[in-house]
Amino acid sequence: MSKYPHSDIEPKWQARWEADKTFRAVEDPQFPADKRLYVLDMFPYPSGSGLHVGHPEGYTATDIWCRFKRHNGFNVLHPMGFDSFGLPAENYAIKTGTHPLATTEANIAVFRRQIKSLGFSYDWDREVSTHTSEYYHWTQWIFLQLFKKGLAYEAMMPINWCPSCLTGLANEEVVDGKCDRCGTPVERRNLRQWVLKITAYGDRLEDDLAEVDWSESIKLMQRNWIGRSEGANVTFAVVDAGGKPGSTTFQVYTTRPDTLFGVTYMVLAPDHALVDAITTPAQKASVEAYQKAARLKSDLERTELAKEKTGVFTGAYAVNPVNGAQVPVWIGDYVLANYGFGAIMAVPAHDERDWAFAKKFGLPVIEVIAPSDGTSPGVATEGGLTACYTGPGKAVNSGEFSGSDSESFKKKITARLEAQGIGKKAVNYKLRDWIFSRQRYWGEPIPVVHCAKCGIVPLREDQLPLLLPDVKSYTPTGTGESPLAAIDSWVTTTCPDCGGPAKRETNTMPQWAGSCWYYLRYIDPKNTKAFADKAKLDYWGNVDLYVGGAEHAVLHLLYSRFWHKVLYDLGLVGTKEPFQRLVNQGMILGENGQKMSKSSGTSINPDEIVGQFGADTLRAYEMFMGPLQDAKPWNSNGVVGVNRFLQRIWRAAEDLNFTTAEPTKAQLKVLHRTIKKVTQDTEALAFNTAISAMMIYLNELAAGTEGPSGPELPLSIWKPFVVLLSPTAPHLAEELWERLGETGGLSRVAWPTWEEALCADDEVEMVFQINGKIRSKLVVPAGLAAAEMEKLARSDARIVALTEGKEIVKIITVPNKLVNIVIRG
Ligand code: ANZ
Ligand code: ZN
Repeated sequence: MSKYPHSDIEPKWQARWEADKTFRAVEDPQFPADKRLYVLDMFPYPSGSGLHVGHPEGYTATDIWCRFKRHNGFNVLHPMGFDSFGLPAENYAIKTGTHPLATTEANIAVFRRQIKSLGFSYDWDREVSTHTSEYYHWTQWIFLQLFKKGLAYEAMMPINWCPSCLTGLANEEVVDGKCDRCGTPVERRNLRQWVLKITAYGDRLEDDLAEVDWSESIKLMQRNWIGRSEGANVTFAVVDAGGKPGSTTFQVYTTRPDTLFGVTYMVLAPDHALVDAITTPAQKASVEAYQKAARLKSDLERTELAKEKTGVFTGAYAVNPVNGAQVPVWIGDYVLANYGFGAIMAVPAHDERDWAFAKKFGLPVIEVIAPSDGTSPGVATEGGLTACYTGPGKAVNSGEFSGSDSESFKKKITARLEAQGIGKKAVNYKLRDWIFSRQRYWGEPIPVVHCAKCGIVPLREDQLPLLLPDVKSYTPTGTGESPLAAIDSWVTTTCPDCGGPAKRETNTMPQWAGSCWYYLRYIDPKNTKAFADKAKLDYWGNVDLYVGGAEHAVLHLLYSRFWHKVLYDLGLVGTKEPFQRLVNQGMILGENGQKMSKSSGTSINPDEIVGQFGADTLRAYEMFMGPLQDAKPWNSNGVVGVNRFLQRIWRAAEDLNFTTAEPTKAQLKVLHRTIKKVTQDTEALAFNTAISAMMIYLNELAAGTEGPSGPELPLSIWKPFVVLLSPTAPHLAEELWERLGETGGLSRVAWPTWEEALCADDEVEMVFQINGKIRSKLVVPAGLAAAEMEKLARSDARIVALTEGKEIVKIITVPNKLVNIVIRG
């Protein structure tokens, strides 16, 4: 009786799979379209800390699924690669002077070794890394297509700026309003940026969510991020020196034109273009002081609902177009400069933020919508309203509109304003165009030049890839430009159009660029003529199953959907959506139930688990922990338990004599039930219960029956089990398979099927009813036909006695459960 030698067996099979290219995916036309599967993992960022046990969670889930599908005759594309441009390597370079390329490639080597040690069935011939010029050639090429479609443009944009590091920061680098590197509060600075017009796809990004099989929670996060709302733009005039509506006007966007009669003041964003012009001399000093303070805050800080509202009066008044009321114009930082018009009409009776602001500054509150159910939470005592009501209802205090319901009121008032030329139906999005440039080194160079004569000129496609040059210092220049700006020989170039002198764009693309389209490159990773061949793209279609962490709910998943749709519009991909089905794995927590961390000593190194227990144990354990989508704490005893299960399989295979004898009914029942459960659960990605079913099989059969030379089990009962085991513990299963004398490997052996009849219990207790009341019971063989059940019921002594002389109206039978005899009288 030997211990399962995982450290011999696992490398043996990994080497065999690699040498035989067992998991190579080929575009074989023999497989019909519905037998081709593209199963994708979110590729890792190769960080310096190596693989985390969270990575193999999703990777094991997809691997089991892929292996299961191969056993079921599918042609499966299952690739892996590395998302290898990004900040940590660059920050490390700034600190140590080590070239980001060296750091990145060393990290990739570690990740690759670790991932390979887990025996995943990737087609490694398709590996990509986003930092290689073979790859970013096509990232740049896609950028050119965006540019040519007018979807990439240059603009002055406020960005996060660290006054200490003297550099622009990505949003991800700003933590609690402070620079992630030095802790200095971040400012906003207007800098020239490259921007992608993702807003042009806002509607489709929203609408097409209906076509994908994603969890509702992720869809909701995307919807909220896109933030589509409907309402009206309304023009207000500023009161002039004569006290009349003057020629200076401004617009507001409101989702509630039905509350127009309740407007008691207006608020402009602190940097609204009109502020200087309308501020009265008396208010000038306080307005300017307020503007200055507001510039130091992030959008998040400004709009937080719970936050204390601040603002100052400009001294100016505006005229409400529906009733001529003159209301004060304030500035306040809860109004964002870049949403709608950066100006609002405030209705404190029906908007929480306005309510808080009005309370603080003693501004009037006018109730104009009463809840339809007759209650009036608003109308209280002399003191005015006690709460704000944000729901729909019936208009009150609204002139001739009083009495109409909010929805029809909205339509009527919008139409009227439209007729007067001072309003218009409008749709707005929270989604902003995507600030796409970074003042950084370790990213894809943006392939355009600035020509004194021609302006911005894209490189010709045959000038790609535009290689990232070497620099001496990775430290940003401090002028808001990337370290590339310091390399004169690279920056100075000629214009692709006129041949005159030009300067290269020195900003690079953000981390997200490479991951926007990597799933397409896997389909044709070595193509030097195109990002991928159309016929191959059409062969595989979009990703059938995508598994990864929920932290990518918006950014990566929204950006890729956007790029994919652009490529779709160009006729370059054949599907509207990149990822048909998305599953988010739950977080693996530390043994203490908290997020794993190195500093608290709760992080688990996958290498150690593999070393001590083997890859199959790590795989099976991570799947056995609980439902894939749930967060779950690590448990060292659990690892030992799963390892023991695999050890017992190994021992059973050694101890049992496999015979050609006919299996018993009991053995068949266990086997067929196991096949059914493992098949159905694997199909449903319920790997934890599939593993439980295999444990039950082992408990019930591993002892075998006593034979002349020890315990024995019919081979026909054991062999299918080895196949069932193979997706979860592929190394062990391959070894067992080989030891049964099989050659040619296990990975494409047909999946066993079950017979329903063999799964059923042999005997069941049948209930006999009369008019729905239980009158008798009988133990009978399972699976009886209705006619037989009826016969048994009608010959039951008690039933015979009770139905004597009665008219039987009908007989209802429920297989394996009951017979109900309906009688009259
Ligand atoms: C008056 C009003 C009355 C509003 C009411 C709401 C309720 P969503 O739905 O998120 O699109 N708003 C408009 N522009 C803004 C800006 N730049 N910064 C901050 N708030 C702004 O939100 C639209 C609502 O947010 C608009 O409708 C406006 O307030 C405010 F009972 O107008 B509402
Ligand atoms: Zn030119």
